[in-house]
Amino acid sequence: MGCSGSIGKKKLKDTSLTRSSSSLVTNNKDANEIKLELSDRIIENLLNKTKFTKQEIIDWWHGFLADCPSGLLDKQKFVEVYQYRYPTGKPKGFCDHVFRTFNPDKKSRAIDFEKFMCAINVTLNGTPDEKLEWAFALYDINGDQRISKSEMSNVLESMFDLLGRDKKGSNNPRKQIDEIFSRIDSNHDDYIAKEEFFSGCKADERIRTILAPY
Ligand SMILES: [Ca+2]
Ligand SMILES: [Ca+2]
Repeated sequence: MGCSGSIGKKKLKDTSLTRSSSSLVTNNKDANEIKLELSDRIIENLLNKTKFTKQEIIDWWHGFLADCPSGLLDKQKFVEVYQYRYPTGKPKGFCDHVFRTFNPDKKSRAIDFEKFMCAINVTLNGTPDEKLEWAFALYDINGDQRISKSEMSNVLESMFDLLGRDKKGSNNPRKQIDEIFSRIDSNHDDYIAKEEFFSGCKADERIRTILAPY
């Protein structure tokens, strides 16, 4: 799987530190001779915006460049990374959803290192509330600040596909969704509002594990 491995391994090992590098400048030898540099400004921004240490940022940068020599992570590469982590799963659908949360303005088709680090900061270093906030955005596909049954079904099924989980019988995601809605849709309007999502996940560990496993 060659170049797609570094980010995957990094995630698996959870930023085990490699030796520090004296040079932060990489010359890409492609036709455009793109010079990619981890500038002090980017490091400073990430130190302010994330909980990563300078050394962790540098290590992630090397992993990121190994996977994405252009300096941009597009959806296809993202799917490859997930496929590497879940070799028997079908990651495409889930990656579409995660990539959407990584790229909220939807203006670009690929994300740069700074955006990538801010996104994984939530899943690796976020507080429980920050992780729930991210999970809510994952399910709220159309961004109207509430989760419909079809949105939850769409994301949950893609998660089952990723994990290669059986979808039959009592594992059927639609059955689980009916149960989840009956428990956390407090005002019975068939939508999960953000407050309902937060209080439901906090009150019920099993539901939190299904909806926000990160
Ligand atoms: Ca919605
Ligand atoms: Ca509701």
